[in-house]
Amino acid sequence: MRTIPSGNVIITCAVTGAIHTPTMSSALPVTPDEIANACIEASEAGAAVVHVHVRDPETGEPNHDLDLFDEIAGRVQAETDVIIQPTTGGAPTMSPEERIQVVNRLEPEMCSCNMGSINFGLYPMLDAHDEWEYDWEPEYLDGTTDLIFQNTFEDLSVMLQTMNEYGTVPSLECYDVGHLYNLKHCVEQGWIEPPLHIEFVLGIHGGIGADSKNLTHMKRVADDLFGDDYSFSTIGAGSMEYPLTTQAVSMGGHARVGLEDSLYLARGEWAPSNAALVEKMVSLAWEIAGRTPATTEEVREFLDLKG
Ligand code: KMH
Ligand code: ZN
Repeated sequence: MRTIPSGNVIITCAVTGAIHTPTMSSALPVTPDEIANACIEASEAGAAVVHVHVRDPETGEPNHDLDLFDEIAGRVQAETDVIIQPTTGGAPTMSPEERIQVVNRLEPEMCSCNMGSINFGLYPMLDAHDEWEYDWEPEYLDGTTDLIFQNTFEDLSVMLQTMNEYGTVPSLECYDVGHLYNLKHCVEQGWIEPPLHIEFVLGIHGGIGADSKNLTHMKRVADDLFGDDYSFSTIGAGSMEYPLTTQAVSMGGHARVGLEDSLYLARGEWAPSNAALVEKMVSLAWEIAGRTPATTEEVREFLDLKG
């Protein structure tokens, strides 16, 4: 595993995502203004990277409107030098062709890249549907319990080569151990060159469970496959957000938090903002591992971003 020379921790804040709905939490940013402000506040709180999805400003429904991405990036860049990492995952209902467009349009220094197909399965969402009022009827609730998030090898080849063409460094989202082997295949095909920056995603239905032993296992497999040629960050979905990110930080890795991944600041306590989630991560990283937040300059140098 590659470690950042300063020993600092790269904190990414995923401010809105495509899973939660505005009726679940009033803190979830929806409009371009709200999303941009959330990014700026997260940066002020210690995040070096902000992971961005966009939503229909009227309904809150996730979309992939490139003008919205552009507008948000412009506002954020006018106030901070935080690294903007647009999603190429979008939502599982969007095609890979649609999702990659943001790279052609924004030519960002970073973006996400999802390393394999998974079946998100709708059981948690169907349960939530009884509990939460939706502002729109999600397309995926249309009579099926399967929701395939498609990322075939052909898709990966196009995605990774497009990122390479624009000098965009991917955060390689691995939802299960098999995705690490997919990544190895992509390296062998020459679609991406190490060093790699991997995001271990634990706790998404259809992927590996949010469990401490699983995080250790993901890292062990990545060590075997990529040796010193990779760094990692971790997402713990839902209530495992802080247990798993603090474990990652104590293993020399990095951390992603934010309302995309969890709506709670602590058990039974709603997060009032993305910034509050970042502040908690900053304080835990210091308490548990004596690590402080990496600056944007350090991250740009470490990940060789084009800036
Ligand atoms: N929603 C997360 C589990 C992406 O946007 O490309 C993973 C993610 C993927 O953030
Ligand atoms: Zn995302």
